[in-house]
Amino acid sequence: MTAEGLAASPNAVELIRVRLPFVRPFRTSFGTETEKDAILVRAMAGDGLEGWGECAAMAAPRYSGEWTDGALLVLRDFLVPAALTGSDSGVRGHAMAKAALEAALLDLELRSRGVSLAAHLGGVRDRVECGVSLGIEDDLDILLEQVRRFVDAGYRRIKLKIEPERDIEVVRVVRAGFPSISLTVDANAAYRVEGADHLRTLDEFGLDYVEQPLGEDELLGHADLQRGMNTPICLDETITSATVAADAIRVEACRVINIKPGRVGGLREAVRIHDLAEAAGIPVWCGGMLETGVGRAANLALASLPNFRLPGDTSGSDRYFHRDLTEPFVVDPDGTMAVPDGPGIGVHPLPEALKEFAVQREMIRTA
Ligand code: OSB
Ligand code: MG
Repeated sequence: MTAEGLAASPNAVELIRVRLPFVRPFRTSFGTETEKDAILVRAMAGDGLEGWGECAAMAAPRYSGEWTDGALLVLRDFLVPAALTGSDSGVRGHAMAKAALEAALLDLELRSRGVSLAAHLGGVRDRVECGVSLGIEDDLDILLEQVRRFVDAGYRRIKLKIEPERDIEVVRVVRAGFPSISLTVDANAAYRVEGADHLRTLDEFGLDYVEQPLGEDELLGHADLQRGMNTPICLDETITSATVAADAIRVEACRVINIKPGRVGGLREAVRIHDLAEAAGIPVWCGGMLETGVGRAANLALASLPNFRLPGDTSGSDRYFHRDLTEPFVVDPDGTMAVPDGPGIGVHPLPEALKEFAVQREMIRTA
């Protein structure tokens, strides 16, 4: 997206790198995270109005090919200069960097018009159902304690991260302790097609879905696996665009889709995927990238669209941080969270929090 055609055009963009420690290390099949290392995009108009976006890229390119340092450079040297001059950047890839800039420009625009992001995107509800994604734990008692904590807090779906060797027994133990909760697993692409027989044993645990068992580019591999499995497959990493989503649905590679605005290059593309999945009868839910309140606010607005029919990884601030960048997001005892209804994303980073967590700031102005 360019600045052209916007009521509020930015004359400067600040890139702010923040580091926020997590309350608990988050381990997946691709690595362990101990802090959120993110870039905030702050789009500024002459009249003091500003718009905010958060880049979903993580510190290392392990979830996808993007990472924070790379995203910072592609924003600084290509995407932001193009946006400031209203030209097409011509950049291929870098979905998360593009999504962050798009979000900031859209937030600026919507704030100037006094329209909430949820209303702009076509949201139909003022609260969304929340799930939680729990990292891999060596000690199963600790994992059970975590599940207990979030079930008691009202969360409507528990997702367990799995990897080869830490899968069936983990699910067996959690399912035995919590026979009736809504339970899912996420492999983050850790399995090979040859592991299909092993993955099929997950069918006995009544999971809502198994998320991204195979590699990002394994569209047909997932279709083969889904044919032999009762548990629905939910795709995350594979769904990089509306085109891929349409192909995945066509070849029946999944029955559920996780939508993350960063992974698909922005909110517009996310809405396109929402719409085509809805037309095909495929439910979607809003994924997360352990975002601060800035990214979370935009995710909540997206999750208010009608086909977001399953609880998202839209957890409360306290699940991630001792202190968030924004006013904390809170999950009510009924497992739902309010969708911000103020102009734009409806929240902004608190100045004291920015002071505490910002580690690098770079201003880019129109020439
Ligand atoms: O695969 O959904 C994922 C976090 C970082 C990267 C990838 C994923 C996740 C999560 C947690 O599962 C989502 C969240 O709570 O924000
Ligand atoms: Mg996932």
